[in-house]
Amino acid sequence: MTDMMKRIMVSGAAGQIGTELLKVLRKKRGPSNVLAVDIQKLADPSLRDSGPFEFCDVTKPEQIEKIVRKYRIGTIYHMAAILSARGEKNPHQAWDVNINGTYNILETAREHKMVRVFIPSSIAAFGSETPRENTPQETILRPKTMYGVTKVAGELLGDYYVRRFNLDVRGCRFPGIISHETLPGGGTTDYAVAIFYEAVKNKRYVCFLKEDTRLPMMYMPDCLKSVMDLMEADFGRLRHHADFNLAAMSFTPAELAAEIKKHIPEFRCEYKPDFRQAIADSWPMSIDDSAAREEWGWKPDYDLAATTKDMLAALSKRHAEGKLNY
Ligand code: AKB
Repeated sequence: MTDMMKRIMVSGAAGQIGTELLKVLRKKRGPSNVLAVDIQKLADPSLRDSGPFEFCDVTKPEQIEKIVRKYRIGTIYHMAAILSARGEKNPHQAWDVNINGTYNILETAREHKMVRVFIPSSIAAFGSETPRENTPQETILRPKTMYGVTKVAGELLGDYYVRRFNLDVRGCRFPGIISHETLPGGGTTDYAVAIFYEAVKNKRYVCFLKEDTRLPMMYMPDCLKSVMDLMEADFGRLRHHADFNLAAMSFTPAELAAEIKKHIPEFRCEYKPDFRQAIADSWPMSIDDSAAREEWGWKPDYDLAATTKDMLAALSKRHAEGKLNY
């Protein structure tokens, strides 16, 4: 079996990014060549029926090993993670899943001489000492959340495996991801998804961040494009590996609410900040992604206006069909 014939595995395949990445990869590489793994079942029946699935807890190396052997996996997209807000509620679990899970994936990939591994990082890798505007690629990494701590460690570990073991590990620092297929689970940027569902359903939203909290965000089609483009980039052109800064747009809850109001004039947004405000305040407001642009041609397609129009069209259609489960 050549490297190209080996199968792809997506961990965290039931999650917000995992679900949509699975769809793209199955379309591109053939459904039977892309294995979905998660600790929970895939919610989308079409995905469940279209290709292989295995239950797998990434904190258990023996489970990963068994599956990798059974399916002859050559590339892993390791999307399983505990996000920032949930991680603050249970930092021990965040450490276990994000650190031990990532280590187990890398070790299995090394032992099986895999072709490539994708491990996402996040803007959570930065902290309050980091310059918050146009945050540089090389900068201070002193995160204030357990999620951020695990993301910095994941970046360093990924780069270490490239240098020490010649394993091709790639990853980028995702901003908040906005999408309408699968809900995000336990992040600080989740408000930027919830606001759309509530606007369509109830024309009202109570935001858990202050109205002027500016954060970097990205629409799912750009997120998927970034993963595919980075994974297909020529290794020889990459000076960075597991820690690419990535940007698409930055906005505040008030700016997002104003954009939604252009489509739904009755929409009202209130602000009741909770513990997630301190997390958001420790993150950048905008990101310098010139390394990604130079090394693999990164360029986003969606701004706030285009994202809002697309999100509202998709969710309004589902609502009209009585299928907006939220
Ligand atoms: C979160 O809010 O925790 C995530 C992230 C920015 O990584 N969406």
